Amino acid sequence: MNALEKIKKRFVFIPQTNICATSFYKSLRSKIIPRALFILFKNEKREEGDFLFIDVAKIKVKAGDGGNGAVSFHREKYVAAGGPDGGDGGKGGNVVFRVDSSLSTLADFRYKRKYVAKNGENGKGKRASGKSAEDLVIRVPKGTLVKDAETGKIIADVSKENKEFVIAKGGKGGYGNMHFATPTRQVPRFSKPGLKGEEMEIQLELKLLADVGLVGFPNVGKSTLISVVSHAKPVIANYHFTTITPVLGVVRMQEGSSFVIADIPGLIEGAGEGLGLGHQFLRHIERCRLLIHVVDVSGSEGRNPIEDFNTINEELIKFNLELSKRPMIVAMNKCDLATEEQIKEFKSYVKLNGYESFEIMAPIRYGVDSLLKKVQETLTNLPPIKVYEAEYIPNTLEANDDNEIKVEKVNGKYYVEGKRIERLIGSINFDDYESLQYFQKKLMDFGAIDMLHKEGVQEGDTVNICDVEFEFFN
Ligand SMILES: Nc1nc2c(ncn2[C@@H]2O[C@H](COP(=O)(O)OP(=O)(O)OP(=O)(O)O)[C@@H](O)[C@H]2O)c(=O)[nH]1
Ligand SMILES: [Mg+2]
Repeated sequence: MNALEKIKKRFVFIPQTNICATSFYKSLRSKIIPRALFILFKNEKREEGDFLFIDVAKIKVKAGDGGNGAVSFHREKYVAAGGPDGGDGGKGGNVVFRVDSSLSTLADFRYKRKYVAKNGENGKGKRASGKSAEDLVIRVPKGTLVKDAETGKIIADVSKENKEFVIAKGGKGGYGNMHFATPTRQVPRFSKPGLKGEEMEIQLELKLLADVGLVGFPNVGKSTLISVVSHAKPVIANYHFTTITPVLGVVRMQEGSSFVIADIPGLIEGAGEGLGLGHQFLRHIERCRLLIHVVDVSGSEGRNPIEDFNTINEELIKFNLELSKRPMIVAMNKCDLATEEQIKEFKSYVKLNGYESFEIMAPIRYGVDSLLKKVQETLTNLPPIKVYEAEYIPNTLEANDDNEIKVEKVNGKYYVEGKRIERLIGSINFDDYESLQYFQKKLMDFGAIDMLHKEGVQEGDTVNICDVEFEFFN
């Protein structure tokens, strides 16, 4: 009698069967069954949080606007013409993401969808600058991908401890009139408005960070395995979809090294089409360096282990071809229930397909140490956990639009438009000659006057600049 046979004799596994759930599931096998129904049939009382594993969220962020510069003049008894002393506006607050290791889901984003940082204060007299606003810090779990909601492109991977990322920059404060005094312009009655803070809609997506991901059909013993190799305490029971949220566990090896293992809900054929709990949780093992494919080698539920193995591999391909090519080690679980022929047949099949396999009985840790040793050895030769590169390029077209000026002739009037001019016009005091002079100079600098000439403007024509009308003089 070999070691395996001895153990089989000594240990009798008594599955914590919930007959209702199992037969109910079997009668409905491969149909979409609402998750809540399973829970109704379970023995364990689940925490409310179990149902709230939120790993995607769409939010809007808006950084603070810069404060406006002030128009003010120094006034003091016996001091004539004290000069301009309008201070600058303060900077608007940034919107910042910060990793918080105590968070494990994006549940905080369920209710609050808009995050707006404070604006900078306006400048004041006596050269006093407005106060800059504080950054708005949004705490996210480690492994959060920030994507542009419209294009789905990655803006940042907030995945390192204490890492901070500025998602929206606050607007700069505008200059106060003290900056605009020149020997020829001693009474500048204008200042600059603050710039707008950046604003965008983003998609947050949590992708947990683990070295090793467990994949397999439901009920094959994935959670049992993570529970015996780490301190993770997932629910283990003899029915499908016991695990409904990903669980991480740290495996500490004797030599002081460690790695993180992730247990995710089981997959079934057609998961890609939404059957069972679907594919969605595979996202959490996408960063993994190595996969452990757990198979019930005994076929205790009436399935063929080889077919199981192929089905899961196909589901991986459907989800993400790159993930399906990840190095994989096969854990043949429930060896106590399997015949020697079954083990031999399965083992040679996976070997033929280029995988290494280990005979285990997860609940009693049989074979588990050799599996872990192999996992650790393999990990040392693999690249580190995947960190996603940013793919999002800020819309430079829009940035250019910002500087673009359009001149058009409609019904004998010349229309000048553009964001840059709009901003300029906001800072002009039209009752003040010097301010008007400054305006004119800027129009020349921006090329608007040349463009008007090109369109054929003549002395005395009406020019509409952002809804303010002027008569044109050369
Ligand atoms: N006989 C036997 N039973 C096992 C073995 N490993 C796990 N089990 C039992 O199989 C059942 C399912 O185990 P789980 O660890 O919950 O399986 P899972 O793969 O996490 O299942 P889901 O979370 O539903 O995907 C439990 O009743 C375990 O006690 C084993 O090696 N032998
Ligand atoms: Mg499980």
